[in-house]
Order: sequence, then C-alpha cells, then structure tokens
Amino acid sequence: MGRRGARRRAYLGALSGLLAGYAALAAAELTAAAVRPQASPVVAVGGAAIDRTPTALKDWAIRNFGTNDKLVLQLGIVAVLAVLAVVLGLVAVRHRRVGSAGVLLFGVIGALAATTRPDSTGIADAAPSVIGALVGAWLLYALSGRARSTAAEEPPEGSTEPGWDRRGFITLATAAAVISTGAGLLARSSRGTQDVNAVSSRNGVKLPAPASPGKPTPAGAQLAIPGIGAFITSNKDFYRVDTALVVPMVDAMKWRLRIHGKGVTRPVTLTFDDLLRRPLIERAITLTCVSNEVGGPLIGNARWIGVSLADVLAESGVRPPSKGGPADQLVARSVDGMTIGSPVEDIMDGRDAMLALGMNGQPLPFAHGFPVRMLVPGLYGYVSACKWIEDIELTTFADYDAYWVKRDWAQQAPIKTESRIDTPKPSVSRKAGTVMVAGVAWAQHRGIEKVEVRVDDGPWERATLAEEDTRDTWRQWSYPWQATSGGHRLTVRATDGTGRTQTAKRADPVPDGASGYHSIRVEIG
Ligand SMILES: Nc1nc2c(c(=O)[nH]1)N[C@H]1C(S)=C(S)[C@@H](COP(=O)(O)O)O[C@H]1N2
Ligand SMILES: [Mo]
Repeated sequence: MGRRGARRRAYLGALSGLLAGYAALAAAELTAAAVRPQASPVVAVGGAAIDRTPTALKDWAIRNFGTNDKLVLQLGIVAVLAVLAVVLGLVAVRHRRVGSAGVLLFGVIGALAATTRPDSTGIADAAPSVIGALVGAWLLYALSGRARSTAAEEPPEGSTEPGWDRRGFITLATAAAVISTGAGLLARSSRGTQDVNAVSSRNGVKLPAPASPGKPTPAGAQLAIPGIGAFITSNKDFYRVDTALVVPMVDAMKWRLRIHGKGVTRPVTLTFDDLLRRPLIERAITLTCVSNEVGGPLIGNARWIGVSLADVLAESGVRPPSKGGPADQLVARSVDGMTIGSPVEDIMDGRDAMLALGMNGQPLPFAHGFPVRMLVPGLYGYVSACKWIEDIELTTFADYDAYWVKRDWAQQAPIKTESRIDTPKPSVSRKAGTVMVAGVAWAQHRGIEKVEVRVDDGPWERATLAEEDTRDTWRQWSYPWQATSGGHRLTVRATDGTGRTQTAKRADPVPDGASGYHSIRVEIG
C-alpha cells in the first residue's frame, strides 16, 4: 500500500472511531434519559473512578478545582474516550471485527460500572451501556468497511492504492453525526423534563416560620473592611463538595427518611410533610470541609432551617452511649449511595444537630442536598453533613466504616481551630502606612476567644474581634498594621473558647483536617 493510501486509511479509521464513539455516547445518553440519568456510562464510570481515586489525588483535585472538580473529571473522561476511540478506529480499518469487539468491551465495562454503583436500581442500569455499545460497534464496523475497500476485504493483488467507498463512507458518516447530535440533544431535553417533578416540588415548598428563630445575626459580626468576605455566605457562593457527577434531583413529595438500627425501639419512616409539621429551628452554622487546606476556601456560613435531629432520634427511642444507648455511630445514607458516620454522642449532647430543609431562607438548593440534609455543628462535612439523605442507621464505629473512612480518612473528625487572612491578598503590593489586615477564624461549637497577628518574627499582637454570632459560627477579625516598606510576612493564629490556641504544627488534610498557621507575604512600597 502506498504511503498516501496508508495515511488516508489512518485518517478515515480515526474519524470512524470518533464517530462511533460519539454515536455510542449519544445512544447511551438517550437510553439513560429514559431509564435513569445515573445509569449513563459516563456518570457510572466517572462515579466508579471517583470512588477508586487515591485519596491524595482526590484531595488534590478538590483543592485545585474545588467546585469544578466534576467538570474537569468529565472533560478528562471525554478526552480519554476520544483517544481510545481513535485507537479503536485505527484497529478497525485493519481488523474490522477486533475494532467492533473493542467497542463492545467498553460497553461491558460501562454496564458493570452502572449496575454495581451503590445507587443502582438493578439490571436495567446496564441498558444505556449495552445499547450505546451495540450502536457504536455496528457503526464502526460499517464505517471501517467503507473506509478500506469497496468490495474486497483486502486490496486487489498488485494494487498500491486500496479502494474506498467514498460516497458510502461520507453518506454514513454524515448521517451518523446528524442522528447522534439529534439523539444527544433529545437526551438532554428529556433529562430536563424528568427533573420537572423535583423542580416543581421545590418550587412548591413554603417553609413555615421557625418556632425557634435563633437570634438574628448581630450587625457587628460583619466587618466593613474591603476584601473581607460576607459573614453569611450566599447560597450561590457557598462551596460545594461531593462525589455526585449528576446532582441528584429528588422529588420532595416522594422523599422518605427511614430511621432504624441498634437501640431504635420505634423505627419510623418520615415524609417531607412530617418534617414540616414539626417545630422548626433556624440556626447559623459554619460548615467546613476536611479537605480545606490552611488558608483555603472550603468553608461557608449559612442560616439553616430544619428540625432537631436529637428530638427525632429520642422519639425513636435512641439514647446516646453516655445514657446507655447501644449505638455510638449514626450512619446517614443518601439517595446517591454516600454514607456518612457521626458520633451519636455529639448529635445528642445538646448542640443544634439538624435535619435541614432550608438554607438562608430558601428551600435547600439541589446542589446542597434538597430536600433534606444533615448538619452537626463542630464536625467536618464528611462526618456530619449528608446531603440528599434518605436513611439513618444507628450502629457502632466498630461495626461499620462509612465511605470516606474506607478511603483513609479518620472515623471521627471535630473541626480544628483555624484562622485565615483574607486581606491583604498575598503578593499584592501596598503603600506604607496603616494597612488593615483582616480575616476569619473558626472553632465551631467551641467559639473563638482570641486572634493574634505576627509581622515577620515580631511578637504576637492581638487582633480586634468582630462581634460573635454564636460559637457554631466563624468570627471575623481585624488588625490595623503600621506597615513599613519592604517585604513582610504576616501570620495569624486563633485561640478557641476552651482557651486552646490552634497548633502551629503543619498537617495535611488527610486524615482529619489540615493544621498550621496561615501566613502570607506582602510587599510594601
Ligand atoms: N450525599 C453526599 N453528601 C455529602 C457529600 C457527598 O459527597 N455526598 N460530601 C460531604 C462533604 S465532604 C462536605 S464538606 C459537605 C459539603 O456540603 P456543601 O456541598 O453543601 O458545601 O457535604 C457532605 N455531604
Ligand atoms: Mo468535605
């Protein structure tokens, strides 16, 4: 075969592979829209990949991409699939059956992933992968046949240029591209209509005025210093961390929460209306992610509306270990198969652990757990804040390891006392004179008693604390610094309500939260 012929064959092979991959994904997405969005092979394989990603890498992704980590993963999956599709296309123009068999193999992988996800509803979840793979395998077979020769399997003896069915290839390739795009768009719009019930159930939620409103946020909690964040984080600015590639869209009217397990003498299944009929509490609680590095952004403070979890548990007969209860761990399960384990003792010790229905006056946003999530002041999110919760099981730490615990994180993780400099920004230059240094400090459920700032290797100077809201919220602070020219290092540390100063010892987020002082360099001109 001549060099031109070989190159053309390679191009056509690569194009066939890409088109077959595109058609396979479109067919799979359309099927998934009909079956269940979570059964899509991209979502299922992506979810399986998230579950198997080494903790260090996952933590790195959360810290570097934050809320965009899922988008980056999805783009990564598409890029990998495109490369594999090209490879299969190159194989297919030489060995048609091998190329198609390769596509089918990916279908098997997708089907296995979809049916073994923790939220899988059964064998029907294999359908998107199987149908996608059949479409892709057939298209690759058909295209690669047209790409290499009109009639003969191999070019005629003595010929240097293998023939190709130009018209047949172009017709089929165009048709495949058009139909796949149509199928993809249809999948998207029908997925939208599937979510209609969830969206309308959320629009229909009227949160009653809380029986226990909680005290209003004191005006003095918010400092009016440029560069310092809002004391109450808006819903749209609130950080998001979870393993869900597709945000679960739960219909509140169909939602149920089951409470059962060790020491539950009266197991119950609650509806959303059952919760709405209970006395509601409203509390400001600062939520923090264990993956937050020193100085990091994975922390937010909202006013949550919900029902007391301790009351609900007590009505089911649950007693904390200190009162002789047999269960020391409460495992919350979400509709997407997440498991989060919290100490029963903490939930029932009088703090405002809650089943939250509202966030800053709104029903929970879907991304933050609609219709109901758990919150326990003082504990990192991965051991307390289960979103899209549907099941609560009372058990023991000895008997059960929750999702993140199976992945190297600690079983129990109270939030560490930490502080952060929000202004000035690192490496921004400022003029000599008074520079306002300000930020936040947090030690949820212990409160913040003192914040100190150090310039270079100087003495620790007391910062001025903004008014405390509650000991479950973060606290802003400021320090007017008489800045002199040159490069300087600013460091901050906080002391919590028990009198303990945060540790200077640097620790990575794994296994139970980062520690160490936040410190920045600034240039004074
Ligand atoms: N269902 C579910 N709930 C979850 C998670 C998750 O991955 N799935 N992540 C937890 C973690 S690690 C944190 S820090 C908080 C974050 O809540 P947010 O996204 O509302 O800020 O949710 C927790 N609840
Ligand atoms: Mo987290």
